[in-house]
Amino acid sequence: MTSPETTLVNVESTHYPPLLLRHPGNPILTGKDWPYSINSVFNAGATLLPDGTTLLLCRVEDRRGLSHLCAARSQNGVDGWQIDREPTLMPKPQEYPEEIWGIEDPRITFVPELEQYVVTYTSYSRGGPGVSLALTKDFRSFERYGVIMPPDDKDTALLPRRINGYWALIHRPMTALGAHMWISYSPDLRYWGRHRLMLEARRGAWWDANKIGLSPPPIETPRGWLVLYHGVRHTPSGCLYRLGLALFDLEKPERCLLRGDSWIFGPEAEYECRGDVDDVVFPCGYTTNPDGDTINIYYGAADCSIALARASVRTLLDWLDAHGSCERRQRSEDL
Ligand code: BMA
Repeated sequence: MTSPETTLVNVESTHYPPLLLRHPGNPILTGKDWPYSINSVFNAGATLLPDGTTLLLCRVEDRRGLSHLCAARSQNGVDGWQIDREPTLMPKPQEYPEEIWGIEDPRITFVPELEQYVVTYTSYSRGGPGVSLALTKDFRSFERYGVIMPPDDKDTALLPRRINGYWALIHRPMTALGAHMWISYSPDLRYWGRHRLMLEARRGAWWDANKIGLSPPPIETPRGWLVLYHGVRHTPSGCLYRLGLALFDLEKPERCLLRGDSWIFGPEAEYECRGDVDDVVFPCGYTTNPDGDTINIYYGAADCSIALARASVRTLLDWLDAHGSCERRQRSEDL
């Protein structure tokens, strides 16, 4: 007979604490909500506008398979979405040939020094995915800087302030070393250098083996940049996208302070497990509530819809303290 203690141990060892709580109204946006004909909507950047409106810049895939970006606005960040009647940012391959197969997966950073939002997104070129950047004040008109990181590179966000005088961009180039997270610096958002390896994909059987990438832009906390990243596990039935957590030094963001071993969120709900691409949770943005602690994480589910999960920054940091370890991740000899 199983004793109650054994049962408890089993339960504890097979369950992990729900750090990200799914909204009961999920998915909060699907293709059916769109005012024009599309295939699907997923992977949205997020920000709060000055009047408190939540703005999502959604990746919309049309019925050719090419993506563009479209803005949706809501007073409460959950429902009542006002969706632009037409695409907000379309690929412009005549001027920007790197956008020939569409633009995808935007991340939004409000930069107080520029009094503008910086949007970084994937431009899908003949050479593969690259990174493009655009500035906007209102998500109606955009100043495009074009491609800033050549293919194959994606999963990018800008930090909201300069680090020692330089802008800092997190990205995920594919190199002979694998698909790891890197950080690069620039004096002007156009020319990038001082590339540093920031976080490596693990190897072997790990959930985040071989391929990782930044998910939403980093969350600035007094203890460091809190980073949600995705790990991609290749299985015989396809890829599994899950989320992990790490903390980086505020003034030297390539320095990893803590990294959790297990994933903290993965596809479980039906809308995350079944879609155009099964078993994908893919956040590109978050907003912070007035309490300064609750974050609303917007994520693409199975490349078919947008869903919302809430978390507490304090609880995420507590979890990292309990489950994270400090590793020397910088392997300069590999550069
Ligand atoms: C990644 C990106 C995401 C997508 C995911 C699952 O490589 O392209 O846009 O959601 O794959 O298909």
